[in-house]
Amino acid sequence: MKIIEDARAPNPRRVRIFLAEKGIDIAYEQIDITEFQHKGADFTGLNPLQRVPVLLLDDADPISESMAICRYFEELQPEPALMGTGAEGKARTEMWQRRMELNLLAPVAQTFRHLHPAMKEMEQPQVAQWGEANRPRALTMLSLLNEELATRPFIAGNEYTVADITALVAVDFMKPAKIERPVNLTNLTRWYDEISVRPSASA
Ligand SMILES: N[C@@H](CCC(=O)N[C@@H](CS)C(=O)NCC(=O)O)C(=O)O
Repeated sequence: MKIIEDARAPNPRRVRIFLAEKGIDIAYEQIDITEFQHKGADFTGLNPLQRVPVLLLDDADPISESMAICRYFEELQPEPALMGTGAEGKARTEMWQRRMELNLLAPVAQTFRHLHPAMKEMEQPQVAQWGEANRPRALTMLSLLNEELATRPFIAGNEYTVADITALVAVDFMKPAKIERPVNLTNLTRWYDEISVRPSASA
């Protein structure tokens, strides 16, 4: 079993943090997406969508999509629970995970992909106006998150979950996307400072 990834990219980082939190050791194989290795026939055979990460299983078809890979390991090793516990906890964690993915990580990624010169070839067509349109969307979600974090330690409740992982990766990816984190969002800053020092954050 191994994961094929490009360690510089944000989605593979979500899976690495998740596995580090679980204490699961797995082999990683690096490919260079800036050299378009994921567009070659070999990788396309593993994931026709040509995206990393991909989990290669020993005796079954590959699994791609970061959250699907996390789900696989959550089922194999439920503790510590990172995708919620009980009907309500699982639903609440999924709700926040999806919000972080669709309303924070996605706009940050779109800002990066459509404005950064390094993405000119990968993002075709690169539409600067679309990049600019996504910046305020990310900031709106951060403000909302700041209000939510006034009431609880972590995004989905009292426990650290995959929603925190997606949000941490998104906030860190704001740096290359050149989106400044507003310093007046004090609850967000408290949360960010706390989860950034978890050993998994450097996985
Ligand atoms: N929905 C996928 C997204 C994966 C994804 O977009 N990966 C990026 C790196 S973070 C990638 O492979 N980009 C290559 C490209 O856009 O051609 C997931 O959650 O894993």
